[in-house]
Amino acid sequence: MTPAAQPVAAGAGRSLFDVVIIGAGMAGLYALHKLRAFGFSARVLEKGGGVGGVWFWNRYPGARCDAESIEYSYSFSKEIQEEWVWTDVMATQPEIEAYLNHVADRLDLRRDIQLHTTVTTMTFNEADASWTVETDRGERFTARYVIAATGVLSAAVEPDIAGSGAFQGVSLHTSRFPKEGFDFSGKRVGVIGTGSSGVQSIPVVAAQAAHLHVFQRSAAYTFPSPARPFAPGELDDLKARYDEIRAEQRASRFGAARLGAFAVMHTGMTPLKAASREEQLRAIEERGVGGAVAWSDTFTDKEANHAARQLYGEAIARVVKDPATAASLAPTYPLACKRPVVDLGYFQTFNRDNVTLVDLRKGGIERITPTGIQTTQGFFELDVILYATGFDAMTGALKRIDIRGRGGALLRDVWDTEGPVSYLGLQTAGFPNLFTITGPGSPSVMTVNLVIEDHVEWIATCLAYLRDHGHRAIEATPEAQAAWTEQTWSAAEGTVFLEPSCNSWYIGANVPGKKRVFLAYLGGIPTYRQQCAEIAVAGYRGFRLG
Ligand code: NA7
Repeated sequence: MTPAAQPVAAGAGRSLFDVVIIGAGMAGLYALHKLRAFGFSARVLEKGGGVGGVWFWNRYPGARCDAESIEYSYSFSKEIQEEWVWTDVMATQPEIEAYLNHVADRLDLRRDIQLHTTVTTMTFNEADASWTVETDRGERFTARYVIAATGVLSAAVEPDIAGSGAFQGVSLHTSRFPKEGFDFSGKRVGVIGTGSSGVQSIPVVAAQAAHLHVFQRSAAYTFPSPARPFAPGELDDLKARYDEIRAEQRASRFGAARLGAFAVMHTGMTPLKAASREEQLRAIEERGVGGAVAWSDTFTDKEANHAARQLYGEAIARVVKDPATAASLAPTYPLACKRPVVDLGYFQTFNRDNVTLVDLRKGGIERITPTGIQTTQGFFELDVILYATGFDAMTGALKRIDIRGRGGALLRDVWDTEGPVSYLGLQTAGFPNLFTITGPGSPSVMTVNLVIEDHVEWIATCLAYLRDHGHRAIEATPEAQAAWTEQTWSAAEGTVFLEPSCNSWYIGANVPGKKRVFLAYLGGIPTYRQQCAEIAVAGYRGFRLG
């Protein structure tokens, strides 16, 4: 590895780097490593008190990845791949955080990472094609390029519930759970939200709390996680096939060689519409909720999707003893329009005497009072409220920074008025020299993490090209951006994601005022990678270099 180039001193309180990277999560760590290897000076600015990104912040009880650990990990270093020992098929938050810390140490990354630093403003200087980056610590950095490695599900949505500040008990958020943990023993707890974070934490909290009330606005499609400790020798056998597994990942549409948590949804070869009632019932008898959806047509045919939804509700009713609770736990929107969730004993938790489901479809939350939650169906006295209320996905983290590009345009305003426009999900016109890793319009959340490596490698190669060809700036052209955005958005039209009854973070429906468009590229990783490669080979077609 080439030693990192040193930053150029630029006067008191101001540092000059080739690149400022925002975020020390999976993307930011690899970006720093790669840029160093290419001889660029880089500084990582990280809000958190440690590396890991979402895996630093989301330390709520039960937090675990929904992709398999051997796949949800870096592929760029065979040494790290070989030496790291995953203990579980589906890694837990502590294990992934430990892994990312190991990577930071192993690659000596920490000396270029500044923790406890929130980027507040970024201003593009047109005169010399550089960015001035300012932080909440009053520092100013100047860099030719900025790489936003800010994560796709990192900007938590503050629940818009009246009185939430008035609660005199303990308020916790899954996305900034205390590092020292929290003991729910003997407490009356309310969890608001039943997405992935709520569903994962609820069984763990229920096992501790005196009583748990689950405040559910939308029921989740959730499936049993295949999490389990690796059997002796199992991980070694997998590692022996790592080249093959990575090649399969790269060739797959979703970046996954093994379906991991979602295998339960993909085992069906026969169409649900052609199955007899007996066959349908046998499927849920044998495979629970998985049997409701694992048919060949549930993701492609609206009627089959609807039938799967009903069957899913029947499968829940076989687990949850109280019929009213079982009915409330059944989703009323199409399967797969929201990201499916994986759980460990979620439905069984509702058979516990100390757990009550509050179905907000029967009467919503009116306000939070100093002592609990007032709904239109009654008052619930609580000691602790755990918010599991989600994220402003894909664009939220960048919209919270004042990013001023060419002519002083604010990125936030551009995305608010035009929607989350981008070229390849890597750049937005009017914001030269700013790259977004897994930005809106890229495969991002539709894939396992290898697309992060693709983006980092593409950007690093691009910056080396610019340097070698005497360029100082690169900017997506409005025409290329318009064509890409049209291609990305139209691909989602007619899909389940944009059904009127589907209100997911995939389309920004959980954030008031956010434009209702599908935020990711749906064409699959191989097609995306090929397009990115061709554009680079063609001298960065669709970008203006200068
Ligand atoms: P999600 O999946 O966005 O879930 C958030 C949950 O919070 C969801 O059930 C929401 O209901 C609920 N919510 C949000 N605001 C409220 C209010 N005001 N009142 C009641 N309920 C509310 O976020 P997660 O953190 O669970 O998971 C995000 C992703 O991270 C996940 O998909 C994985 O890929 C990793 P709604 O559905 O909007 O009706």
